[in-house]
Amino acid sequence: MKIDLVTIFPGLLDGPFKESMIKRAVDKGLVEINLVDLRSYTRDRHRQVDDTPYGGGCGMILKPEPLFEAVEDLKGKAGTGNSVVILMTPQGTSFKQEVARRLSGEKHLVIICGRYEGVDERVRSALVDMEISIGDYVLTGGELAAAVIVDSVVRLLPGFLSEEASENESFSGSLLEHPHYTRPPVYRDMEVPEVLLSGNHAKIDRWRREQSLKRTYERRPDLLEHADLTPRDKVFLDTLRNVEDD
Ligand code: 6GU
Repeated sequence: MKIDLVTIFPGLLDGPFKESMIKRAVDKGLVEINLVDLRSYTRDRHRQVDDTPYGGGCGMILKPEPLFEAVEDLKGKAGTGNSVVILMTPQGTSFKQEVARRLSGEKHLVIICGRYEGVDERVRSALVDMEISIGDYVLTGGELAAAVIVDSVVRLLPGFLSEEASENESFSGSLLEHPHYTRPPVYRDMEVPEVLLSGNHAKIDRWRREQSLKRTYERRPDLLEHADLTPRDKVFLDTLRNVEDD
């Protein structure tokens, strides 16, 4: 996969992909991530990327020409013939794991980092395939949001997670995680649940599953509606609901 990030502040995205797991994915060749300075696609002496809005008002709007030229050039260079062009904007559809999964199957993503004030409407209507927001709050620009998209998509690329981790995730994907513990077995009088020290893996798996269901039930009951639940899970959830009713 190739990901091009188009921004007027490449410095904002300089760090996130040079550390940890994403760096490893880049080093392994699972993904190529390029920071593209929108200013390099300007043709005027002042290298102007934005301008005042027609009709008046405050704030600057990203001009269409550098964005169209950048995206067309990047599509040509990738040469896949089916690039997906994404605009990061608070007006976009909410980003969800399901979208990350869909994007992880693409060959080439071009992510345009919008600025808070806006982007010329012709970019939306004629250049962009999808508009994405990462949540209901306002950022000054799309750069940090784009880093979120890249992180969540890259970790789903084949070869990134171990086979076991991927299987675990596809089984428990829409549930919250169970609690985790590591050594020591007792810390400041707080004990690790005995079952985790038992060595009985069937019992441990069941405990984890139930903790996961309990946490989801308590914190994000909305997620249970789309969860893949076994008959045994449903019985367990019913006992949780009955405890509450008592
Ligand atoms: Cl993608 N951009 C901006 N500017 N703010 C946001 C956002 C994006 N997603 C949530 N808030």
